[in-house]
Amino acid sequence: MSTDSSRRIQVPDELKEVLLQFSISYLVEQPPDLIDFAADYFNKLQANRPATGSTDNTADDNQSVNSQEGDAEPPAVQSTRRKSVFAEAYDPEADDDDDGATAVFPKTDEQRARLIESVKNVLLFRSLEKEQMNQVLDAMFERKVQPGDFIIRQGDDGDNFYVIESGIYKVYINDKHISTYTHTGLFGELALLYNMPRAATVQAETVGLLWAMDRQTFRRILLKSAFKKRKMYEELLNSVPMLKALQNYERMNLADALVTKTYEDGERIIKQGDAADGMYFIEEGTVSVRMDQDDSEIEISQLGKGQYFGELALVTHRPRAASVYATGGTVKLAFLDVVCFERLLGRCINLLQRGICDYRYLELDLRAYFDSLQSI
Ligand code: 1OR
Ligand code: 1OR
Repeated sequence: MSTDSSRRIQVPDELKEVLLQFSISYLVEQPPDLIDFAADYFNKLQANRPATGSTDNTADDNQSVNSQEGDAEPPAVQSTRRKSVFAEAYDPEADDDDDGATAVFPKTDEQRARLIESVKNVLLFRSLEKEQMNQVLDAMFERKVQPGDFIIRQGDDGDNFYVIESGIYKVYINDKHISTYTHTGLFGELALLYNMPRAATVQAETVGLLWAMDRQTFRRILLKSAFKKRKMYEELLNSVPMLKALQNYERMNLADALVTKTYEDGERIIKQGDAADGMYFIEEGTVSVRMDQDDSEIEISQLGKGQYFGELALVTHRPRAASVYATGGTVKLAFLDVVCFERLLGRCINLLQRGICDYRYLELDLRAYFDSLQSI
């Protein structure tokens, strides 16, 4: 056989691209049977070129929320009441826990400035309009605490909701320490939001300062917006496998932090090389992930409902590794900004990193694969 370079087999670009996409789909989906998968993949490609993404959305009925996996050891207090507060069919519109008056606690300029600083990062307040926010600020009152004070006792009825200005607070469920707030955060919203007894005990470890809001005001101003938001993102957050590592309660906090963004067909969501400001979960539609190659871009992946993207740059602290576009119609995304990402997804970092290793291996495998094709 001649080794004359003019007779070397050239791998056409189109073949490279089709095989690349097929290989990525195969590696990502890891189907049990390569041939069945390939037949299905190429049939679909022929019938409808862009429609290659997986649309596997199981468990989307409202009943199936949050069967916590065995390792999460749900506390007894939860199982005696409900599996998930999300699962409750509760209609805040029908709630009549309202006597018409909103408390106003006058504040000095100094107090108001401190309060504004304390509530700056309160996710529950995110979707409030300016007027509602002012009502919230008026209605909050200061409470000084001493070490050892019980602010909330598990099983009690809910009276107030608290935002922390300072101090360390320990959270116990059935006398077991489950988390700690240090100088920031909020607690006491669950009993007021879902009309149920306190889910946990909260005790001050140090002296501290809290801003409190009474039940009526909380329910009048915050109930609808907060409840709607948690409900709205419930299905999405339950469908993302990576988030299974979180407790129900943490997923609810995540729901408070999300912001919905929509993009039209063809619109760019992320640009390769840009600095990262957050990550996205796909609520509806499909996105195309593309990488720069020479003067053009090649599609390396399509992602659909329940999948996420934009996490890589946040975990690696590097620029965006690829561009991402809306494709095939309107795409609805839930955006999590970088600050909330670091605060709320800490426990998922390992899983995120595992996913990211897969990109790297995939890239190495594919490079080796194409090098070998090129040298046939
Ligand atoms: P609450 O009104 O029920 C106790 O009163 C508060 O403790 C509760 O609202 C929350 O604000 C706060 N699970 C439930 N409540 C918690 C949790 C929590 N952490 C803080 N609170 N978990 C901890 C998650 C890291 C889940 C444990 C399974
Ligand atoms: P990001 O923050 O870097 C672009 O912004 C996003 O595209 C990235 O996070 C990932 O979420 C997503 N390699 C790199 N990024 C990818 C890939 C990918 N797929 C999706 N993204 N590969 C494809 C793996 C199926 C490796 C290609 C060789």
